[in-house]
Amino acid sequence: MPFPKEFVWGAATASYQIEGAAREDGRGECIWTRFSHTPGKILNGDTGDVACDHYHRYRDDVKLMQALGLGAYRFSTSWARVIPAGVGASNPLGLDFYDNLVDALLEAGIRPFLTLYHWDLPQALQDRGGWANPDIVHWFADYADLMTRRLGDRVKDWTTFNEPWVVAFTGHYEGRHAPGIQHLPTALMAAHHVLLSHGAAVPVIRQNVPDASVGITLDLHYRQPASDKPEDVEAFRRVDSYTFRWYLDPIFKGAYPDNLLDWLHQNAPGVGEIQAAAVPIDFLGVNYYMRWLIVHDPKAKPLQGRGYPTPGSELTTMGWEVYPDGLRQVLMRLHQEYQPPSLYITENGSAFEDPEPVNGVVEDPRRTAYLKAHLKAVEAAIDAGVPVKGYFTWSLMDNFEWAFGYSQRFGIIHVSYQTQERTWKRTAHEYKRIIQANAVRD
Ligand code: IFM
Repeated sequence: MPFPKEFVWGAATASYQIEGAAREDGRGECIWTRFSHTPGKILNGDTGDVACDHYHRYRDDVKLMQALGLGAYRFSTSWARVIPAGVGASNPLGLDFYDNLVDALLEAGIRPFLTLYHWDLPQALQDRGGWANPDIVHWFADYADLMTRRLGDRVKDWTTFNEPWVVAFTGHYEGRHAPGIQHLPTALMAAHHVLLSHGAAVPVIRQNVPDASVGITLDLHYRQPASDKPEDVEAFRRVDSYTFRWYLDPIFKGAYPDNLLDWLHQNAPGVGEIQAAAVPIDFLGVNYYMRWLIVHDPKAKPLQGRGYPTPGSELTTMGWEVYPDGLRQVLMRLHQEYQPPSLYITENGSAFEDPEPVNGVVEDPRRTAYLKAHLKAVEAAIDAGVPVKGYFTWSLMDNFEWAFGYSQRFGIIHVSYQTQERTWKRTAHEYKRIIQANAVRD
C-alpha cells in the first residue's frame, strides 16, 4: 500500500549533536558545552565541540539530503548561537548560519522543520536558574520572537520543544544530562516552565508567521505493566502519568494528570496555572523508539518504577527493545485520547554496531529492518484513521549521542569522526527507494 500522496519524508538532527563550531563566530556557551567538559559526565570524555562539523559542511550535507530524496529536514537552532547570553543582544553570524541553511534547503526543494529547543540552553541562563526560573517563560518567548521574525518568511513548520520529559527529568532529576541536577522539586519546576514556555511561544510564532504550522514533540515510547499483579499495574499507571500524561494532559486538556496532582503540588508548591499550556497546536510530534515493561520496585525513585525490555527480545546497542507495533499502538492511543489535528513521527531510529564502510557503503541490515517494520506500523495507523502526515528518521547521520558521546551510531549516513567523511549506509539507499516509491516494499 502506498502512503498518502502528500506524506512528508524526512530526516532529523539537532544542533548540539551535529553542528560543532562550539566557540566560533560568537556562539555562547551552552549547558552541554559545560557539561561535556566536566570530567566523568560523558562516555570517553567526548564533547560536541566538533561533532559532525555541520556548521562548516552544511552545504554538502544538504546535497546529501537532496540525493536521498528527502522532502523535509528537521533540525534545531542553538539558542546560544543566536543569543549568546540567552537574553539581549543577538549574534548576527549565528543568525546568518540558520538563514543560509534554510536558503540551501529551500533551493534543494527540502522543507525546513525547525525546532526551537533541543536541549542546549545557554549557560548564562542556567546560571540564573535555567528552566527552574519562572522568568524563562518570557526569555523563551523572546527567543521564539527573534527566530520567527528572522526565518518565518521561509520556515513554516515550527516546533517549540523536543522531548520536555528528557529536558526536565533526565537533566534535573536523574542528572544524566546537562545541567546534571538531581533534585526532584527542581525537575518539577523545570517541567512546568517548559510547558508554560510552550504555551507562551505558540502565539508569538503565530503572530509572526500567520501561515505557520506549529507543534511540540514528545518522547512517547510504548510502556505496559510487566504482569497483571496489581502493584505492577499501579506502577505502570504512575509511570504513564509521569511520562505521557504529564505533558499530554496540560497541552491538550490544560490540566495535570489527576492521579498525580496532589503529589505534584506537595513536591513543587509553585506549580500552578497550567491551563496556559493548552494553546491550540497544529501537530504533535512523536518520538518513538522502544517498549518498556514496568514493574513495581519499592527501591525505585519516586514516580519511576522500574522498566526493562522484554526478555529475549531484539535490543539495539542502547539496550532498547525493538517493538514496531508499539508505535502503532501509541499512535492509536494519541488519536483516541487527545485527537491532535495531525501527527508527525519526528524521530524513530536505531543504534547498532555498524561495520566500517567497504566499497563506499556500510552494511546495516538490522537498521533497515527496523526502519521498514516501523514504517509498516505507521502505515497501519494511517489505515486505521490516524492523521500521520510525515516521518523523520533519526538520524540523518551519526552524531553526538549525549552522555554516550560518539559510541552510539543512529545515522543512516555513517560519519568518520577522524576525517568527517560521510558514507551512505545500506539503510540510506533503502530509505531513498522507499521515498521514491512512497511505499515500503519487501
Ligand atoms: O539522540 C536522541 C535525540 O537527541 C532525542 N531523541 C532520542 C535520540 C536517541 O537517543
